[in-house]
Amino acid sequence: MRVDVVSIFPEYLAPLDLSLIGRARAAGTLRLAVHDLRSWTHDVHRTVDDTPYGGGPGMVMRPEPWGEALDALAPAELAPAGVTLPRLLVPSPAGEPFTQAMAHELAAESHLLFACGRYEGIDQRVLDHAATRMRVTEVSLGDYVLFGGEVAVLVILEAVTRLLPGVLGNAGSLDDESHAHGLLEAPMYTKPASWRGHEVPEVLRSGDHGRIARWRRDEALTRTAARRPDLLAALDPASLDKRDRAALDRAGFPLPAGDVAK
Ligand code: JAH
Repeated sequence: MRVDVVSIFPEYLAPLDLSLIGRARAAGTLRLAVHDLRSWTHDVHRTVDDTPYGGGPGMVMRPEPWGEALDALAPAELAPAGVTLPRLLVPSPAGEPFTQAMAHELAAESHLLFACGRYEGIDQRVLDHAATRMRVTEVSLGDYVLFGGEVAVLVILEAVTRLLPGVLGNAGSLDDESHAHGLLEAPMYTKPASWRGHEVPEVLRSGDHGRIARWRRDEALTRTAARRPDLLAALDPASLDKRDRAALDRAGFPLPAGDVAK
């Protein structure tokens, strides 16, 4: 996968040299380049912002440097071929929510181009113009405001690159983790069995794989009901079997209506 990131603070992306993302880059699985937006300015002060039309506080990113940056990294001449143009991603509190499902979708792309805004954001015409030649997605990590899109790009790239073939290896299973089944994961424990008066649940030391799987499923259900009732409500009721319903009932949660599986 090829990834380009444009920012006025390229140093903010330095963590991408580290750890598993750094290893994916070294292995060639990830071909990542970080670009300084100011290299597409032409005035002595390398200006990237200006005052907002209509008034109000703060500054808005000027369209001209962004236009040149996108022309350089997503050349319009490639548009007729179609497939070679990147998917443009713009982190914004006004974007569509980033989810594990979107991470999977992005991991299937061959080229991602991230535009990191600062201040009050990027002149809307940059996105409108880009949308005439490539797919543009404004993406939000959650309902809070950062100084800019850089840290959001770190988060998105971490979620996406670990899904690329060969990055995780077989040590981590993508099928078993939180959000893979729409439920939070059960708690995990390691040695020692007793620590500061807190014991590892007996079932996990029983060696009874059937009981362990059932216990983990019950924990996942009760945790999700307590912490993320929105996730539980979004589940297909038909995916809950009788033992799932019994676990939710014991925990005192209202059972979703619908057909019972098995
Ligand atoms: C803030 C440009 N949802 C997280 C998020 C993503 C981007 C931004 N804020 C929050 C942001 C200012 C300028 C982007």
